Amino acid sequence: MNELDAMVDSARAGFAQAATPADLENAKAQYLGKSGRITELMKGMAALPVEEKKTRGAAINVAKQAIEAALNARRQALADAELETQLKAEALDVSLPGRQRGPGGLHPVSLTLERIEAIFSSQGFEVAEGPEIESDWFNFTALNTPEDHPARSMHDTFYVEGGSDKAPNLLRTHTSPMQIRHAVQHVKRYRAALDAGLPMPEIRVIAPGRTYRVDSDATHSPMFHQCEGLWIGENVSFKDLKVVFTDFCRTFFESDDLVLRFRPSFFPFTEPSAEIDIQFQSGPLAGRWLEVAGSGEVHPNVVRNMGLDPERYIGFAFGMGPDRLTMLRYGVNDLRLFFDGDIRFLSQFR
Ligand code: 2NL
Repeated sequence: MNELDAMVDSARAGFAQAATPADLENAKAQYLGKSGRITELMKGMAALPVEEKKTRGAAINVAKQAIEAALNARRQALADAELETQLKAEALDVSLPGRQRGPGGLHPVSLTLERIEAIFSSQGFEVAEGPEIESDWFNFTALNTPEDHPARSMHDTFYVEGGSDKAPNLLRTHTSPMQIRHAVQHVKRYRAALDAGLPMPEIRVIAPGRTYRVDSDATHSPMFHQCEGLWIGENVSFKDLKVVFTDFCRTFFESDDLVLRFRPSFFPFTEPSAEIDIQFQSGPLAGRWLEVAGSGEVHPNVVRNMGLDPERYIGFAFGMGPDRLTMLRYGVNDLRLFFDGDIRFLSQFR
């Protein structure tokens, strides 16, 4: 093998070893650069006789073209490899399914609250919503709950720092405090009429919302919902409670033959008091008595705390649990499903 062919071979080997474009440009300089071997060979020709110059020059040119061709081929190969790597790194799996963005929907308990509000609104009740952090006065004292009542203990109620009407310090254990607030506002608005002995428009209100107790198992959640109702006037009786609540239950459960039972009970804020049970005549729950609410005639002390004369104003109140009503309506057997936030459960109510 002559010296020129050997040089072309070593250039090819050098280019093949270059792993990056920068390596390749260094390898190129050894042959085609200013002091590269081809350039040196060209310079060396000056000393040759004229007839040899021709053949020698042609031979060097053939070698130079072969090296340039090898260089270009290697440049292309490195560029192809680089592109290949980049494409692999940026590859998208277009066969992956897209992320679903299904239609949203209301939580089943929200659906129940909306339903309760619609039914009582149609019976002339206002809807009152208010603070979940309450004062001892609105949550307990105004509701005739004695200082030593177990509900007021740390075991039963969540307390936070503070402790006055200006610095409320407990998580309300029922929505009754909101009804007291509503009643007090109502009475204030009609104070002049009341003082003049004129009749006051009746208080007819429901208070739905979140409530809190230190309690947690399959049927109790530390946060749960309540909806209470209050109707105060000059002539509001237990008979009105029966009419209002029977109508509510039959509309809510879409069951005209549903039967109610009022069972004597006790609450500090009502006297007399009654638990309300319902019985379906058909369907999966037929025949069983199911407790759905507590109720009673508002205690005279509570009427007084609203700013009214209990000798003249009288009425009833009730309290029910929308979580339990939702379980009964949809046949859900574990209360915790409502608060786990599992989309597989919740999407069934869309
Ligand atoms: C229950 C019992 C009840 C009330 C709530 C009430 C509210 C005012 C005045 C008097 Cl402002 N009473 N609320 C009365 C009786 C029972 O709830 O078992 N609830 C789930």
